[in-house]
Amino acid sequence: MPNQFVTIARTDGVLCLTLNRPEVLNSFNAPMAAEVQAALAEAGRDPAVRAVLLTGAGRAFCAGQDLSEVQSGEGGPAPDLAAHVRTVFNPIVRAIRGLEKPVVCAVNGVAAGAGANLALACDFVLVSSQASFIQAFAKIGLVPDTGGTFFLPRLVGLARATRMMMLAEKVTAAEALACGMVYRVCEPEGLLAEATAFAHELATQPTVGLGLTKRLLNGAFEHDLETQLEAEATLQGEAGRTADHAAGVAAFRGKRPARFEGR
Ligand code: T3D
Repeated sequence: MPNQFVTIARTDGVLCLTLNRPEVLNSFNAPMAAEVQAALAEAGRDPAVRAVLLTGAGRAFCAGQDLSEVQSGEGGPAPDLAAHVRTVFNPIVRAIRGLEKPVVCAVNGVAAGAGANLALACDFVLVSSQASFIQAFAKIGLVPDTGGTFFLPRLVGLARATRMMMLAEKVTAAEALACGMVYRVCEPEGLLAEATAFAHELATQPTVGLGLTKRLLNGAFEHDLETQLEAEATLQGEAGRTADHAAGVAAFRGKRPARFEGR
């Protein structure tokens, strides 16, 4: 069945997912979340996919949860938001972090609530100079989710994360770059081309090695030094058995650029 809310395009080794509900700033309803989850699972299964690009249609990247979908009517029964977060957002964050291929996010406009934290879960975040991030949760009496309390303090430090999350401050693209939240700020009209070119570049790199690097980075703030040293040794063993390692060393010795096949 064709997707309704996520446009998927595949060029060379890059799978591009575009959140496509522009009339509500690409906020998440359950079907859109299911389509994102399915596309990320497919990216993991398909060895021909060597990088993923995530962006939004229209003027926004993503405004988080569609607030008209989960009814919190005054006086009515409280919705089960725990269950909602567990089934809608958590699987997406796990899929992005567990996908052993680079995930690039092109933040084309405002990224609010779960939309902001979705971007922060990605490996590389390129933003339009017109984009902004808002931890909008505090404005509606909720707590940050979608991994925000995990990623944001690690990226910007506890004090800044507290400010952004408790005050729901709007963070401009320039501020996001200055405090280490994002990788690159682009002109709005050039963002998609730049992010696409960057994702294609990543897709020509030694995919297995990058995936194993991501696995190590996922554990970097959790493990003690001994654990991390041992993990590096084990995964170096794996990387050392890849064809791309052999190709890289041969290219170095031959003083020519390497051609990596992602295996
Ligand atoms: O429920 C659970 O599972 C709990 C988990 C929640 C995770 C979350 O993400 S909670 C946070 C939810 N998101 C928000 O609170 C953000 C709400 N949106 C905004 O604050 C603003 O829209 C923005 C700051 C993002 C952008 O402002 P602006 O002025 O550029 O646009 P706008 O006029 O507010 O929005 C344009 C349209 O999109 C508008 O519809 P209309 O009036 O043209 O028919 C607006 O209602 C709609 N829209 C924007 N965000 C959402 C939305 N509709 C539904 N849900 C949204 N989140």
